Amino acid sequence: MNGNAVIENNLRASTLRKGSYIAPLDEESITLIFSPGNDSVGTLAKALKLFKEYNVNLLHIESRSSDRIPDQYEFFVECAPGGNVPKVVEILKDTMTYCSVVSRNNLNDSKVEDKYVPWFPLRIRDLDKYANQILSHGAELNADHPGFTDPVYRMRRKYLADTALNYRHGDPLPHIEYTQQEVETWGTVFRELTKLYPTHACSEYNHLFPLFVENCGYREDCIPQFEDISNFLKDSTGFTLRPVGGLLSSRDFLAGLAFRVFHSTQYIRHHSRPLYTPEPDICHELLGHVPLFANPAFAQFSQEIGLASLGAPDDYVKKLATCYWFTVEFGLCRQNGELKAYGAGLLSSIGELQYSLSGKPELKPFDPEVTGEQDYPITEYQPTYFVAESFDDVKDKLIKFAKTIPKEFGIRYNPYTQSVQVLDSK
Ligand code: HBI
Ligand code: FE
Repeated sequence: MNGNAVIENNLRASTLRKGSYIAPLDEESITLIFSPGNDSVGTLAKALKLFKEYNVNLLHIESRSSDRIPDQYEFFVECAPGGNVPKVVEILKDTMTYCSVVSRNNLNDSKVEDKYVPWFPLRIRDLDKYANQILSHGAELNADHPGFTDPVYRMRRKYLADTALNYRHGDPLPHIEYTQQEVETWGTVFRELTKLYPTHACSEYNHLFPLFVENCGYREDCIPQFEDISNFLKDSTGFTLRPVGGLLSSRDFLAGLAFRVFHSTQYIRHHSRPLYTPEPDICHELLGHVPLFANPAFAQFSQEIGLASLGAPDDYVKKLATCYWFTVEFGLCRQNGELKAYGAGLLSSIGELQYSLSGKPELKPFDPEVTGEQDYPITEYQPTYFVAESFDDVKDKLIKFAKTIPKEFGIRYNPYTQSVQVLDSK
């Protein structure tokens, strides 16, 4: 048995990132899970003494039955930052049957354990922990962004990004009053794209789109609100929307999918170029992504990518992000002998939607082993697309691929509690 996988975050060390929106490392709590593994009395008292001795304050203590050892219990303890946590961990590892560390901090140099697993959220509420850890704030625009020199646009972007940064699980979804100019931009995109869907989108999309018109206020002269969409998705597949203040790391973004949460931007592209955006915006999210999350098979394969990513090594997160790119973002499928689009990057781009089905780009069958290795440009049309048989086929292939990811533990999602159980063996 290996109960000693140290779960901590190597993402921070390896892929960190510019910007001032990241909480300093030493302000983050660390969670320990340990078990005496037998019925000895007073284990918690002994552990508490240890925490006191090494000046570690505790934020939360829970005792619960152990998943790893039948009929035994374990303690789940959240430590405040500060104090000598690595030392406490070292001692617990020597004296307990197992002790795992779950943390966003990198304890790498503490010599606690050489085998470590990146931090990942265990409960849907844990998504709050990286709400502020965005790669770039939604108001940071590049010099070639159409809104770069527009102070009103930049203020709007800042307002919407900050609204998202302050969002916490359970809060009502922000209701945004869009300006007339914003609604006009949306209207242009909506009008042009809806002309193409009947011939270019997959049948599942075309089946669902009218339901969003009916239930969520999808129409040309109004930008739909997150609350209406999220409620409808929740009733369909359990997916919900969560506002996001900027670009998340692949690891954090995919982790949301494990909980059937889609991180979504709320701002809109600049009005000067309604058919162009260099980044995800509300047109991309609501027209490209949202409708298919109401399809059960699509929802399930999206979640499978998310679950596979939890605690996976960096190189596998990259492969999964690439699979996500060539399915959820740029996927094509064949239906009754015809090529159709189901990827959001296509369903939200008039130009690329037509180009992708034009016969010009290279087409390959979707296969996670191959797809996960494909290089791709992010600022121009894709030279290669991957064609899926069906959403169920994508799901089955992803589940099979997920089994090849080196992990010391298994993951089981509990939909009743919206949490993942970490199983000791796969
Ligand atoms: N972050 N906010 C946000 N929105 C995305 O669509 C997004 C992201 N981070 C990474 C990402 N998409 C993907 O390209 C994959 O890396 C998962
Ligand atoms: Fe997207």
